[in-house]
Amino acid sequence: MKSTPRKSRDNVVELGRAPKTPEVTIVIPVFNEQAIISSSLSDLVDKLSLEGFSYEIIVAENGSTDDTVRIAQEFAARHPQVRVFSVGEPNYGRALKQGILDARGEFVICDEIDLCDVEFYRAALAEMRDGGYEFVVGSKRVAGSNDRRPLYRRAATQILNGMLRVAVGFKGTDTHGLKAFRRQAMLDIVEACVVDRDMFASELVVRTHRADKRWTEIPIDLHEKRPPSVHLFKRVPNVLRNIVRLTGIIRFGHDPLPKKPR
Ligand SMILES: Nc1nc2c(ncn2[C@@H]2O[C@H](COP(=O)(O)OP(=O)(O)OP(=O)(O)O)[C@@H](O)[C@H]2O)c(=O)[nH]1
Ligand SMILES: [Mg+2]
Repeated sequence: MKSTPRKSRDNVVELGRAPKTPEVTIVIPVFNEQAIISSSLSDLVDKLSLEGFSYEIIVAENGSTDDTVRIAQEFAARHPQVRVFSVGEPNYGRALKQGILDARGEFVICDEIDLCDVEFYRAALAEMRDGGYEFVVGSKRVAGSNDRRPLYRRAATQILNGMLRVAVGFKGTDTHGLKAFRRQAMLDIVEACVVDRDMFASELVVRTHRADKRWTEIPIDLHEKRPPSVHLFKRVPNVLRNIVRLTGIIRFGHDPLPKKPR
């Protein structure tokens, strides 16, 4: 049944309610994506109709200044399996975390609107169902992957990985890749994460490794539909700040930096 937009906690505007508890929840943070959001969601819904599982899609928006929210809400109005929420200022990590906490599926998949990689869904679900894994990262750096991003972005991923290895004992090859996990097995870790923005994803992966969850990485073929919505260099100060915070929190149990006002 379709609903009209309604306000829930924290000024969240939600539209749509999937009819029954789905097997898989796909969470997609979005920010200023008016150019591709409608076509990406249409394409994703078409592809998912061929898969043998029930699903919901949560579009987790915050801070867009373009037509993203209106387009997403119109899409949700036509697709009961799509929900949209919209909160506050731009903050990828905050949107993703809230989307995960709102998810109802047995499995949660974290995707990006410029990827919508159903191949990854298939492979990750197989790893969890048949391989017994609780957490799967779609890595753009592990053997077998194909990372088609420009050299400077590939280098940035390597530098971030190196810093995370030294600072917090990261054991993998990618923290910003696609992710899939068993919701119940991971909820405590998701709730424990305190760093937001770009580094929420890194904190989630690092905490998963340190908690000895059953995790694995699988290669992805990374083909973005457009360049990133926020330029890499603009993200660097926040990333560095949050690496310092993450190190303090994970190694020494406290946040060494004052919180930025929201
Ligand atoms: N809600 C929300 N979504 C965001 C924000 N910034 C980026 N996104 C979304 O996050 C996804 C990935 O963003 P991109 O701009 O492609 O960034 P990227 O450099 O490819 O990301 P990584 O390399 O994976 O870190 C897209 O679906 C974006 O719309 C934000 O501030 N808030
Ligand atoms: Mg991208």
